[in-house]
Amino acid sequence: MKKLTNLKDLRFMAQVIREDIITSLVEAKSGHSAGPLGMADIFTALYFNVLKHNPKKPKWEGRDRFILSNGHICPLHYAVMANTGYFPKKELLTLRKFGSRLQGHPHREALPGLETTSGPLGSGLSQGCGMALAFKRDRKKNLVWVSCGDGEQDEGNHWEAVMFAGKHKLSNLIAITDRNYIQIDGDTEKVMPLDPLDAKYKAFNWNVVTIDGNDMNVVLKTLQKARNNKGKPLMVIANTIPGKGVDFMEGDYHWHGKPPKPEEGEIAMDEIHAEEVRQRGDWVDVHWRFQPLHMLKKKGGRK
Ligand SMILES: Cc1ncc(C[n+]2csc(CCOP(=O)(O)OP(=O)(O)O)c2C)c(N)n1
Ligand SMILES: [Mg+2]
Repeated sequence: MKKLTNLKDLRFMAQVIREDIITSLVEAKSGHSAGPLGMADIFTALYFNVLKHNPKKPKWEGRDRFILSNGHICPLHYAVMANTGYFPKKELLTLRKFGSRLQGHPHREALPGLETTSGPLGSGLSQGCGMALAFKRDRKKNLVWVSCGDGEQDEGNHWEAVMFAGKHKLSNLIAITDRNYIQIDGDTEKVMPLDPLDAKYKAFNWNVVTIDGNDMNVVLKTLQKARNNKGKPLMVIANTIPGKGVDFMEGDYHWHGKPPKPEEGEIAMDEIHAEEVRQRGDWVDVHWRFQPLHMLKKKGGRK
């Protein structure tokens, strides 16, 4: 896998990932749009730069463990996994299909590279705690990363894990909260207020950093720095825009759990392309290097 080291490439790849999310959701005719688009910058920085992993050897012992606790944002996880080489990109078109390895919520035994099965919210941080404690006791350097939703944190189980990690000073545990202020049926602060979230984690004996989760520069620096986290577990509160990159989805919780219709997908794709052109200008050239799924679909291009 080729690591992406400059911001321009990472920003562009995040847009390609957004295109692939839209293409796979339109094809699936069901699934979640807002969370995957909002977290695309973070997952791109992680999988293309920060995470220690080998897509060709998904069971490599030295790998970091990445746990997708908010399993419903798997269209994003699948898109970064395909683009980093865990499986052929065209398989993204099987999202949510009967018998596919890309289930609507991740199934660990179906797809190499998934560390856990997820979907039932609130479990991932506990699983991460177990892994992190085991690495610590074995004196191993592996890091454990956990992606959590903010609405997910209405689950009591999540806070048991927060206490546990604080008690055991699991400095090898790095959690990321998608702080997008939406959940399945509304604004998080109306459904079950979470603020001040940073103060809660500090009180539970965590290191906390709050960032703009859609600013690639900030995201990259924060996640790289997180590798040297010391003393306590680390919570990265990533303020993101749900539906980021697609104007008619941005900030609207109704897009939590529905896919774009084909005509909406076209509009979304145009908008994502326009941003790519704004960023690079030379998008035809870079599209050859970072070929999005819809181009493979149309032209039968390379895998
Ligand atoms: C234990 C459990 N209860 C309920 C659900 C249904 N559910 C799926 S996603 C979701 C909302 C989660 O909100 P958030 O984590 O903020 O996700 P976002 O809408 O931001 O993607 C709910 C309630 C579930 N998957 N698991
Ligand atoms: Mg949310």
